[in-house]
Amino acid sequence: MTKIIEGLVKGNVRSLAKAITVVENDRPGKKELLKAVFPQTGNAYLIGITGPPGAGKSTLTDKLITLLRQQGKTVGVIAVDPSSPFSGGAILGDRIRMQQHALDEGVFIRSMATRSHLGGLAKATVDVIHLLDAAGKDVIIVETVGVGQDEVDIVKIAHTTVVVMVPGLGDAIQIAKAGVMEIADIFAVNKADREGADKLVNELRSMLDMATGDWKPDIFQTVAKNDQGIADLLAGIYQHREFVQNAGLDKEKFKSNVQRELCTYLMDGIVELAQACAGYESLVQAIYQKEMTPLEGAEKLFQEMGINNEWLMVGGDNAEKG
Ligand SMILES: Nc1nc2c(ncn2[C@@H]2O[C@H](COP(=O)(O)OP(=O)(O)O)[C@@H](O)[C@H]2O)c(=O)[nH]1
Ligand SMILES: [Mg+2]
Repeated sequence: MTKIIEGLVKGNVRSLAKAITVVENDRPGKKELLKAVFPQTGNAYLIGITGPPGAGKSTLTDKLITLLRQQGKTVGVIAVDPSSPFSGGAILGDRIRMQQHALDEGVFIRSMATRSHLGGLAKATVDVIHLLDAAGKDVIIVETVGVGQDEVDIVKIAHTTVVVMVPGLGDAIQIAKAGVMEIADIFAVNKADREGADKLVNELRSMLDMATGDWKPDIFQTVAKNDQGIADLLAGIYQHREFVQNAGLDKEKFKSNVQRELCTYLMDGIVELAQACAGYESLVQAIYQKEMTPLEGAEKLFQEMGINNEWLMVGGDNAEKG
């Protein structure tokens, strides 16, 4: 493990790959590894790229990598895919889309299936971000699909979130409903070679006019496939980065990120403890039979675990006590 850690902080590709395998598969030494790299984290700039399947996220990422490399920046990419039986194809697609960088030592690309639970981005994804960060990657791009829980989570983590949209996939009202307006720092209207790109841009623009807040998202038209509009998009990302850094949001983000990680471990631990309680199964059954509410069930389990539930159960009668 010491060798892996030494290699990793020097940016060695093989060490990084080995380290990622360790955290992905919960192998022995994971704790030691994460502890060793943790002081080296918090330096990379994190870009989230999200949008519907097939929007061109991987193609766009591929072109961004090329530009970033031309600027001398090292890049890590995590392509997160939902753990569905159909994701094999998508992951393969990501690899193919970005394979021109496979031999570049300054680029590290990893596809991951999500195994998130309890409504959090897969812990492994966050761990891999730490590893890439510690390995000295200047920029880390995380590609996620859709606007599900993982996307919302990556937005919390990323410094800049790019939402990729394509013309003809439903109108702007749908976009608003999906919560995209809340998460986007930047819009990329990709496949601008297709009909309807201007219309989509206009609809987005009119919705953004109503948006409040210190940052007004920019909209960029791109044709990722033909390498068009990428430089402008990257310039837009840099502009947002400046905003983030000037406002000190990057440091705030790092703090809330580590806090979220702490809470994930706490939640996991408590749930595991509760499920190990002798009466857990019959308690679930009792709730199912409506003999007890889920809140009462939780209270009972907290008692059994020796956790004082008076201050814990904010949702219970105790809430009134303030
Ligand atoms: N017409 C058109 N096709 C594109 C563009 N960008 C990507 N594509 C194609 O869209 C398909 C899906 O791209 P991909 O990057 O895998 O999408 P992802 O699922 O969002 O990662 C591929 O066949 C790409 O070649 C574009 O700007 N215009
Ligand atoms: Mg993709």
